[in-house]
Amino acid sequence: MGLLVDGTWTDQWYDTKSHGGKFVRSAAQFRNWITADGSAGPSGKAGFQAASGRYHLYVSYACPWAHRTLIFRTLKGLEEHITVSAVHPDMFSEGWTFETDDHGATGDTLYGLSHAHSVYTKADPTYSGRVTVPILWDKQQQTIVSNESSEIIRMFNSAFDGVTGNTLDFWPEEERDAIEEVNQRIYDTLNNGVYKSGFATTQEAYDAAIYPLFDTLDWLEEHLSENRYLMEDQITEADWRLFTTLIRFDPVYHLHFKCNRKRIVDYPNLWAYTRELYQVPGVAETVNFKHIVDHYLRSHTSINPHQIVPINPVIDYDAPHGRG
Ligand SMILES: N[C@@H](CCC(=O)N[C@@H](CS)C(=O)NCC(=O)O)C(=O)O
Repeated sequence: MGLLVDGTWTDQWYDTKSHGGKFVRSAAQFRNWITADGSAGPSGKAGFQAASGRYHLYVSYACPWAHRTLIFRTLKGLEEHITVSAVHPDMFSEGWTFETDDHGATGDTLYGLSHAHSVYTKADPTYSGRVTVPILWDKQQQTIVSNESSEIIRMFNSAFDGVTGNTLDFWPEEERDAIEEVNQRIYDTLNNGVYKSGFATTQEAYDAAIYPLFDTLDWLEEHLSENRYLMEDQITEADWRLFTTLIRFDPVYHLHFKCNRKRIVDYPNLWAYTRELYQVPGVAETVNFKHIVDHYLRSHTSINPHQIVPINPVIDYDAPHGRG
């Protein structure tokens, strides 16, 4: 675990001391947008036009943020248009690496680089900051378009529609305000809340994360007893953003991140909803439980110093969900 300082790799764990034991996530720095005509998006520069074969996605199958982008690549029919490299699940002192394994780590299929930090310095030799996945790469300009998953999924949602003919819309105009509101609560208390719980280094920081986290799960359980999805009957990006945390909850967050008041399987509606999303065609193929469990349990040596990977319960995500 570490970060780049003026383009040089520096081994350093998250600094929670200066925030009273709290984990504080830093903002992504590459914020350009791919658009249908290459014009600038809501932030960054123009010049990233949607085209088949031009872009590459660097992901970790373990990472919930990267997982969102893989799901959108699948649902939006982008698999043959956007290539992918998957890092190795182990993330130690050198950060994400392109070692390969038998479970899906592909190596860097574009340049044969050995580390993800080299992708960042290829884009900007003086980059300072964390080296995170996902990374959306432009093969033409040889640079990073974006390293912010919430924006990458919105690009995938519509920018390539003219290329693919796939017009499924997970960010419908009329629901955007409602989606934003739900996204914010789910991001703060769940997507990021599990990390705030797991990486807390004081009791106070843990307590501040864990109660809102379970309040949100209780609220979702109630909401999903009356609504099929977060936005009533329409499946939107809010559901997919929630899903990547739910699917990791029982195998990892419950034990490893001390989110253990309840499991997802203990909430009848949330559990059925998780299975329904998992069973959407193509989605199960984006879920790599081996990478998910191995990454967290082996890489976070400050939490699990002996790197023992627990046996975990067998969970049947293919069981009929009975919703709809
Ligand atoms: N804001 C980013 C966050 C991505 C992120 O934090 N990814 C994690 C993996 S789950 C990572 O690469 N962490 C490495 C680090 O922080 O050094 C996004 O949503 O795209």
